[in-house]
Amino acid sequence: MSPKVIYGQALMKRIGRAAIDSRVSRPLEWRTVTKEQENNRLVQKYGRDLGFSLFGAADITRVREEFLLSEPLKTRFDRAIALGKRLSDAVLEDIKAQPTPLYFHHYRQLNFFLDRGALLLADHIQDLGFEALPIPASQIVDWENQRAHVSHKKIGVLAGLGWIGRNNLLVNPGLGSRFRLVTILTDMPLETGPSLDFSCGNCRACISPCPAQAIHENPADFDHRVCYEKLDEFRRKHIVSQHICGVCVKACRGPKA
Ligand code: B12
Ligand code: SF4
Ligand code: SF4
Repeated sequence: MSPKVIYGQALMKRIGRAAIDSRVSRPLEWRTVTKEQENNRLVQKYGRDLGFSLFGAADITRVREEFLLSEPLKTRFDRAIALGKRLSDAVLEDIKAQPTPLYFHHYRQLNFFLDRGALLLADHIQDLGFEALPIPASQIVDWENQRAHVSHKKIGVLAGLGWIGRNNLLVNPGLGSRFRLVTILTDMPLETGPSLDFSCGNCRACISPCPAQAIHENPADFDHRVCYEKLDEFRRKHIVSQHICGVCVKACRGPKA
């Protein structure tokens, strides 16, 4: 089965309308595609061919000041590309109340995939004449506050890939939280957002499975401290050798499940 790709919302609307218009003899809509939309199309196609499952573009001019990057790098880029790769359902279904060796391997392979995919796509963007900086999939640069250069979840929200769920993860309407993320910063003109107007609604599927009881009714009440303690316990007990878990990833198939 080919990977599920969710295209940038606005471009899809435009393409959808153009396709419908062509059936009623109004195909000229295609000629109004802007430079930004054409760039989105090129980058999405390349990302899809690489195997990415999700694609979105975000305007970062109002958030880039908080990135943990050098000053020149912070101001060089005004767009971010959010890319997601879904996880294997079989690996996730095998998780009960703690991470498994299979999940640990899968986690590492996905990080490898995301970093390599972002590298290749950034190189492609550079070939097209623009600058592009791939952000590591999972690298902490401020250990005290556990922060990376750029928050992939935040870029994902701004790019319209999903919302922050009760489980504190990015939730996509099609994949739930069963995907991992990577970001590319660029100066390539791209059509961006808008953010999705969705929420968890009445779903509470992730609350009771969490072994740390870190997940609550209100997403803002997510308890980072007890979550981290549980992940550290898994690592100290040599269940896995990194701070991972996977239970809340498995639990979330999105609000319709
Ligand atoms: C450090 C880290 C951790 C730390 C947590 C530290 C922390 N306080 O965030 C630990 C080790 C505990 C951890 C645990 C896990 N992590 Co982690 N982690 C990271 C990492 C490397 C950096 C996160 C960071 O910089 N946080 C700093 C805070 C400020 O940002 P944030 O939490 O990302 O986002 C918050 C704000 O930006 C804000 N926000 C979001 N959108 C918006 C929009 C606007 C407009 C505004 C104003 C604010 C806002 O709300 C967000 C949620 O609180 C990221 C990779 C990355 N570069 O993003 C992965 C990442 C967040 N982790 C991920 C995952 C999956 C996990 C685990 C499930 C472990 C596992 N793999 O099994 C658990 C889940 C715990 C949970 N339920 O939240 C995924 C999330 C994928 C997804 N679908 O959301 C990421 C993105 C890695 C990846 N490449 O996919 N993680
Ligand atoms: S990573 Fe594990 S402990 Fe942390 S919130 Fe998710 S299910 Fe709970
Ligand atoms: S499992 Fe349900 S409540 Fe939890 S984050 Fe996903 S959609 Fe939201």
